[in-house]
Amino acid sequence: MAYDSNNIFARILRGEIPNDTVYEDDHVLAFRDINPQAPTHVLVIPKGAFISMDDFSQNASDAEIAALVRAVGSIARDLGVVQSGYRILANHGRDANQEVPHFHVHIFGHRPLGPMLQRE
Ligand code: DGP
Repeated sequence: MAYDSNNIFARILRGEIPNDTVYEDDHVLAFRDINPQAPTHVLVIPKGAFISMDDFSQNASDAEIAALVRAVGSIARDLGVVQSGYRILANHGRDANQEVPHFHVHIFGHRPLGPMLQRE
């Protein structure tokens, strides 16, 4: 599958669609989710064109991977969710209901987040 350069996060990265940015560096952009599922719900994305975790983990540089992981930790600290707790989540593909085909990590916090997965 080829990267779709018109996906919504690619358009956000190009500045074509506004976003509520909470963090940015050379490799990473983070912004608030448009449909928050917790009082704090932030999306952390690489600036590079990666479809999902599978693509990112195989094809991103060590610097890009390190930047994203460091950013997630740093953003969580800045959001003030370290003490109360937070959840990170990345959906890959159909079974996980990945909606946007640009790799992203969700950060949820500021409420009890319940069980890890809904049971069948
Ligand atoms: P996922 O199912 O993991 O692909 O989650 C995609 C998330 O992206 C979903 O929680 C809603 C969010 N989202 C979709 N479109 C936009 C947008 O235009 N702006 C922002 N900030 N978030 C968006």
